[in-house]
Amino acid sequence: MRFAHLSDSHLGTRQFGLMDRETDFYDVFAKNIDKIIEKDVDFVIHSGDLFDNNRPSTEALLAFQKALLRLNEEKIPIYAIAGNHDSILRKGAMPPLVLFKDLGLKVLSQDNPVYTEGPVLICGIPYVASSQALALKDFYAQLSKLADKYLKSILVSHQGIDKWMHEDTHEIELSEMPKNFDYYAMGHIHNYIEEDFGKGKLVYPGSMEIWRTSENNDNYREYGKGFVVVDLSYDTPEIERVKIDLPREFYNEIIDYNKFEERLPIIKKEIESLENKPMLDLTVVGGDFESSEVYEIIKETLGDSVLNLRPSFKPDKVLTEEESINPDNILDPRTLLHMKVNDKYGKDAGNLSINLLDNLSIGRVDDAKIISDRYYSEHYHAVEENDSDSNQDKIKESEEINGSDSLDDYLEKNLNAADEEINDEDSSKSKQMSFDDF
Ligand SMILES: [Mn+2]
Repeated sequence: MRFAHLSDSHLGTRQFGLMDRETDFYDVFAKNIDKIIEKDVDFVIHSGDLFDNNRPSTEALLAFQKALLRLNEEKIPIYAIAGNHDSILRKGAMPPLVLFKDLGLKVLSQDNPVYTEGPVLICGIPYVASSQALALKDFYAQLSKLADKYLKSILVSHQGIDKWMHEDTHEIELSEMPKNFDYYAMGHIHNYIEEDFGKGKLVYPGSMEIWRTSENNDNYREYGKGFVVVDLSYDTPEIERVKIDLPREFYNEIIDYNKFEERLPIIKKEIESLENKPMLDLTVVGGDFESSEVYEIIKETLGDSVLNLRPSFKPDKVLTEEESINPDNILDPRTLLHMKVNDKYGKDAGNLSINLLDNLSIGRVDDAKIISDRYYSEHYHAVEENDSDSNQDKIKESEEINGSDSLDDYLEKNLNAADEEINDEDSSKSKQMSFDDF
């Protein structure tokens, strides 16, 4: 018995507010499904974050609907759980996955955590926040007992395990995972991870596309993006990594200012040989230069050859305030904003400010909202664990009360408040987590 395991497709992601990037994610998803069908598997498991958020756009829903109908045609069932991005923690709320139940999608939920495919047990529950880690372990212990009764068993899970997470951002430790499953179909971590665990294999297939630019520097070069095909007919499952080419490259370049003029045409040539316009992060370092001038040169030389240009500058000598208002050094407001925010809050915040300015100045409020939402979920990971509506309310509240608070202060407040809210729901959640239903 063979199945395909993929995860973290994040359909609907509009990276940096770019429509082309949204389309990239849909295209790559369709390519993954094509390849899965070609691999002639018996079933498919998707372990969370199918959608980038819990209210996907019609386009994102359609992208999945198309894939599901194709799998239906081939009579390949697909099992899925909700991840932290596409679940709603509010009591009684349903994840978007539920829309596809009548089209045959097999949704693993707290009320319905168990399926079988012939002799194989497929079980698991949606993402659980760390505030409910105890209930999660309890649930896994019960699933583990059930697994003993089956010839082969698969645990589907969208959680961070301590071994591969930054300090304190995990929900469960590796040693706390049940040990008697043949395969652990993991989601949440965007790197590729394959580990011998218990009597079987534990795999994070990773994200389907480069969702966060840093993923370009993680183990993507080594393992690519894609899915795995798992063969359960051996004592220990056999794993085949299937890479799916991404539509465009991410370039991270650091250029020494002194070699700037000779390096730029080489980059341009490289970039223009690519089939699709890449994403380009360019940092110019060293030397004595003016960011605005260098920026103009980069924009002029490479602007048309890339989909998205994110330059940053680290000259040896940074202009003082007086120098920068010298009429000889006049900077356009955009560059000035970029430099100021860059200096004070770092490169990512600098790019955020530019992206917001570019979109808001032409009235693209929705795109600006997506960009800022993404920024928060990328940089303040825990925020995305909570319901976005109540968070927005809280951000509003805290802005009203404490307009002058630092970002960290108000996020901390926000997170604490959101944690309390989750705790309030604890009693109802743990009732849902009973095994009476099957
Ligand atoms: Mn994810």
